[in-house]
Amino acid sequence: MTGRIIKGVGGLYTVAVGDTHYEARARGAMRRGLKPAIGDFAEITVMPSGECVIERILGRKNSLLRPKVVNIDCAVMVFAAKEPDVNLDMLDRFLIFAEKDNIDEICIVINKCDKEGAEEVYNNIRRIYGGIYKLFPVSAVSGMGIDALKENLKGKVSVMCGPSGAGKSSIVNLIVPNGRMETGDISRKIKRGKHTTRHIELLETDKDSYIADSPGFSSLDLQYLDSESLCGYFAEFRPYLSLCRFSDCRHIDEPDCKLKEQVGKDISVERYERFKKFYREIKDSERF
Ligand SMILES: Nc1nc2c(ncn2[C@@H]2O[C@H](COP(=O)(O)OP(=O)(O)OP(=O)(O)O)[C@@H](O)[C@H]2O)c(=O)[nH]1
Ligand SMILES: [Mg+2]
Ligand SMILES: [Zn+2]
Repeated sequence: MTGRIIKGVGGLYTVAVGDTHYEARARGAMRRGLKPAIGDFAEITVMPSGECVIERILGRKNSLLRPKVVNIDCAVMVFAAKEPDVNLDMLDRFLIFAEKDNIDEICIVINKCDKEGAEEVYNNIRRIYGGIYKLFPVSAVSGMGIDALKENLKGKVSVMCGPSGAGKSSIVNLIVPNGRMETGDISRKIKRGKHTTRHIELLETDKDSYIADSPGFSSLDLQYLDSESLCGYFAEFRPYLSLCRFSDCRHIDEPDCKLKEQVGKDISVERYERFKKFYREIKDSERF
């Protein structure tokens, strides 16, 4: 049988085959190879003893590092309009990682739209990102926009990404029938010094639809990226990358750079400035 690994705790994996869940361990000989990850398609057999084993992991179409989930259809970037304030530097870092990991679809959720001043924040984000990614203004408190988001995630495996306190778990609880993810406010968490969301699992939201909550990350280090690949992770840059006079144009200060000519037009000044900042950051780390 082939099923999808939706959970893994201490080497025991939950494999969903249709509506049936099997608890399985990896076969001894397999442990040295590819380690099963959440989202993997696995071949399993039920032994005469009734014990269930994972024989083999099928090929992956993509793999996200943080959180570690594979075969993802949609990465959902969740940021709060207020409390905590949207950090666009961090949003761009999350976007870069999702682009690098070849996730089919990326969407941006702006949560806490019930808060005063949220509309202004959302409009600014729409100006910068509206032409690049699907945007969903929502509120986990009023329920605004949640149905539209849920509709968009139908038939997909989605992963919630974003900073701590943005409301990822609150949204997951509204999308998953009987959702029970722990939620909390920032101040309480800082006192305890840990995230509320720890292990990763795929929760069924609908037929063939799954969502994974994840702990919020406070920083994303770009240093392991390659500086020359960075421009390709800015989706709206791609149409211009091969049009420059020099085939190895870095799009920083070269003459006849077609990408730079679009800044303030098809490419926002903010995104281009962050591209240059991240480029320098990666270059600096490459020197060591
Ligand atoms: N006003 C308002 N508050 C919200 C909304 N969504 C979540 N909150 C609150 O924001 C806080 C953080 O929400 P969580 O869902 O725990 O955030 P999280 O993104 O899961 O945080 P981590 O698990 O630490 O990464 C909680 O106190 C929620 O009650 C919203 O739409 N509006
Ligand atoms: Mg959470
Ligand atoms: Zn160029």
